[in-house]
Amino acid sequence: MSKTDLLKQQLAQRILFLDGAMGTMIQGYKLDEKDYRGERFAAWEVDLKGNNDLLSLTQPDIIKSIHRAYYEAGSDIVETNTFNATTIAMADYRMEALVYEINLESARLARQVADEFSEKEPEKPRFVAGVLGPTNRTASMSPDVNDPGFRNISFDELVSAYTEATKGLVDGGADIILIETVFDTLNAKAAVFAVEQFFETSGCKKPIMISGTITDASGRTLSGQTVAAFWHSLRHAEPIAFGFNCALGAKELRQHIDELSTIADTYVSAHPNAGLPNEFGEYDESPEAMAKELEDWAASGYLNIIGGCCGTTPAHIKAIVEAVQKYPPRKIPALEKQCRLSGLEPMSIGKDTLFVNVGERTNVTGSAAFKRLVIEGNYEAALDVARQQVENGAQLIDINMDEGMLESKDAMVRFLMLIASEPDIAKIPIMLDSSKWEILEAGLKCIQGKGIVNSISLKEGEALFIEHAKLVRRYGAAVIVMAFDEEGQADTKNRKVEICRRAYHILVDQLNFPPEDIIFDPNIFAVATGIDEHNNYGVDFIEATREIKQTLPYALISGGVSNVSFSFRGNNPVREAIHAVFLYHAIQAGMSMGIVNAGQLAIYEDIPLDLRDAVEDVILNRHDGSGTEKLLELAEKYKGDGSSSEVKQENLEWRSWPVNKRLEHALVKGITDYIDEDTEAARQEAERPLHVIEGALMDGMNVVGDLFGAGKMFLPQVVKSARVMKKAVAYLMPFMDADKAAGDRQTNGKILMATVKGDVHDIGKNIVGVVLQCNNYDVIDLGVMVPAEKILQTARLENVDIIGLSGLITPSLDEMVHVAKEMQRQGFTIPLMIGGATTSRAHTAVKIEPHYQGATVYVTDASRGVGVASNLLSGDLKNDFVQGIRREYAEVRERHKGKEAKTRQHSLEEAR
Ligand code: B12
Repeated sequence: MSKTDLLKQQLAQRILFLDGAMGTMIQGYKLDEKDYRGERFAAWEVDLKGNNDLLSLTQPDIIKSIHRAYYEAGSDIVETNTFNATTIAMADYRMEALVYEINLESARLARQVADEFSEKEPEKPRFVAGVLGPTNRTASMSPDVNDPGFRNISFDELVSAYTEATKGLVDGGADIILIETVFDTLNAKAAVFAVEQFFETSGCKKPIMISGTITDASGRTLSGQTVAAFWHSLRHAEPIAFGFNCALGAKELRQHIDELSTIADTYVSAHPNAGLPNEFGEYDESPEAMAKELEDWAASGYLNIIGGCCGTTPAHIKAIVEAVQKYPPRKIPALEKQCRLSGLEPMSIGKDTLFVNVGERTNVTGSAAFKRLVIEGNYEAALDVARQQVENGAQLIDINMDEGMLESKDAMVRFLMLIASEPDIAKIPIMLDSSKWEILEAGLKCIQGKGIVNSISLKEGEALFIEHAKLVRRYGAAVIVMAFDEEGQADTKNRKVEICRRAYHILVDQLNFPPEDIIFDPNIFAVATGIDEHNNYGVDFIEATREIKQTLPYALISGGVSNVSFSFRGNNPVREAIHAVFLYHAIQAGMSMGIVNAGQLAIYEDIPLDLRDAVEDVILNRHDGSGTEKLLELAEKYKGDGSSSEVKQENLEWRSWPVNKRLEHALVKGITDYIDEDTEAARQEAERPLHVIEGALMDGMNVVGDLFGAGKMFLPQVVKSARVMKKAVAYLMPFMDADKAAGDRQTNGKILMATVKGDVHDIGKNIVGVVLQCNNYDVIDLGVMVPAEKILQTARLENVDIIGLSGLITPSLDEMVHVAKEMQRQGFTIPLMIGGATTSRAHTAVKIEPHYQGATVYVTDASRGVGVASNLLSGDLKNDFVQGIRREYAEVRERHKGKEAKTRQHSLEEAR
């Protein structure tokens, strides 16, 4: 059996143990300058004390005895003494030329000891992990505060340094390559690139392990990525194990390993420090304390590989092995295949994801304003364009610098480096757009997240297509494949489908490219051009999309939407109508994403009927192509910027509608101009100000939600609706405050409110917070996307009486279950209130309450929140109230069980 198969077999059977710290152990030998130098480097020109990796050459027996101590303590895998053995880090000692040798010798030393032990105990085979450290430079951050675009290391330099180190490690006999203590994901991507390239050229493939480090309480890497974003960015390496090490102690790391264990479809590893360093830089956590914590991780099912980092010793490893070895290893979860992208934050496109908007304004070929800014070198303002796209709801940004007057490659690199320093922009993934491969490749070397390459194609034949596709994968990106082959760009449905199918099979069958990372662009061409051959272009795209989605599993579809309306340049109302109608039909056929102007999209439902009909005739090529004529005629009426007399009249007409309808209209259209006036009118009619929110405004938001869900409204428009809603609520705030004085005095209590991790919806939570405050509760609002750990830490610190969780998207339901489990594990007893549009009494009863012994209550709306809170905190009523809820939820669970049994019976019968 090969070493790799043996490792896989062991991982499937049990939790494996890494070693502990090397540095701490070396310190114990109290070596001085002379010891470091040995005879060979006695005359070296710079000080060498502290160059621990050099000890593999000058004090090999010490290094071997440290490895031996760890294997004796129970480690299955030891790490080579090569944390700094790259040309980049060794430059400090002017030892760049020795890098290969240090890696080679370090791997050999570990190999010898591993083999000794494997021979002695064949039933416990020992492995060597060849370590590639992070280096002391960062490829995605500037060391110069005055120039955020500056870097002191490039991707290519990192690749060459890591290649040399890898060669030494493999030649010396490492079984695994471990890329560790990653604080800048771009450095790690360069390491993966180097290692894979080395495997390909040498024909010698080893499993890769990757381990990142989270340096502070924000739960992000130094370069700003969340746990999930970090995983998405490096998943292409297909690591045998993925995890975290160093930095925080085990207690602080727990939540991140917990998260990783649910999202990573590979083995999970961890090697935390022995606590946080104290004021003397020493690590205090005892072997027993650390083992106790890690035992709990193993019992919770988080672990496949566990060891220690700074401050840990063989005594720690021994204690950990004793505590953990009785637990079964974590099972790798089966996850839905999704295109998993990332910027600083993760972004996935799966089968239930709504249409994804790709911001198009940072494209010099499509935006004259952006082009001017880049040509002038005004990157500050160019960054504002990107920022606006994100603010307006773009979920990805397309960046294109293809312009004759520009050094396009330099412009692309400069812009990407600058974006990396702007968290508001860098949070979303990037789509690199160019017709030149060298520009795409330069871009790939700048992004730490997982982006999309737009595009590659079969235009210049299969060989080049394959070469580019392989590189895209090695750089860790998804890819747009344009329906373009040696014969040209596909225009008919059949050609589009045929080219996409051919490309798909090459990618999936020959290259093992993940199908969910393939996005086809079947070419959106202009309709209504007056040329008969163009009449069917809309249908061709839509039908090709339908067939590709049905026949090429997991592939996604994208396109540049504004092309379709090219014939109507200068007539924005008609162009926007064409985009909305086209998207409405294309999305139904399966279009997953599109490059759009995120700030400028019409709402399908809102397009005047005559125009919508005429546009639909053109897009769907109805009535034998006569639609173009009709649309051209009609276009005159809507010409200009939307201010034709008809449009104006319509604009004003809604002002005469009843106030509820006016509010709904303002929400759907995102109009803030009259919102104070209309909210005031609604308030006058309502009994209490809160009723305006829970009546007309909620109804309006539900209309927005329905249109959004049906593909008739897009995220940028919903962002606008949210702004209107927030303005209306802000208007009502002082009235609600005043209302409080008139209302009854309630029991005071402290309530913590948070929208759970992964969810950005906060309108409802904010309203609940305001209403509670108006009823004399102290509210601590932690905002949105709040991890469980932060909620619970704050709850404990602030000694709150109730925790209120809000969530509006499906994944939040699981996150709420997680918070409940954590509350139970950490010994909380305070009540938990659950709210937000996707939550329900059934979910709370079936999925949340069983995990938490404290009172757990689902609350439908803000006004009921007050009653529930007061019951939960009342000395007299609490017991009855909680017992009532418990009985009610138990019944819900019973009914749910009954239903489930019935469904199972049905499917069993069907199966028979
Ligand atoms: C506005 C909105 C947005 C805004 C949010 C802006 C903001 N700052 O909040 C933006 C545009 C950013 C947005 C983004 C997205 N959204 Co959205 N959004 C909506 C929309 C239209 C309205 C939500 C709203 O504010 N309602 C009004 C408030 C007042 O209602 P509420 O939150 O339910 O709160 C009330 C009660 O529930 C209760 N309550 C709420 N919380 C709590 C907590 C406690 C403790 C208590 C006691 C009570 C309580 O009190 C409130 C007042 O009575 C809904 C549709 C809908 N009908 O809900 C979709 C909706 C929630 N969004 C949806 C989706 C899919 C998304 C996106 C994933 C889209 C995308 N492709 O990216 C992203 C999510 C990104 C993320 N990671 O979270 C889906 C969710 C589907 C699902 N089941 O997963 C919905 C349902 C739309 C749809 N029909 O598909 N969205």
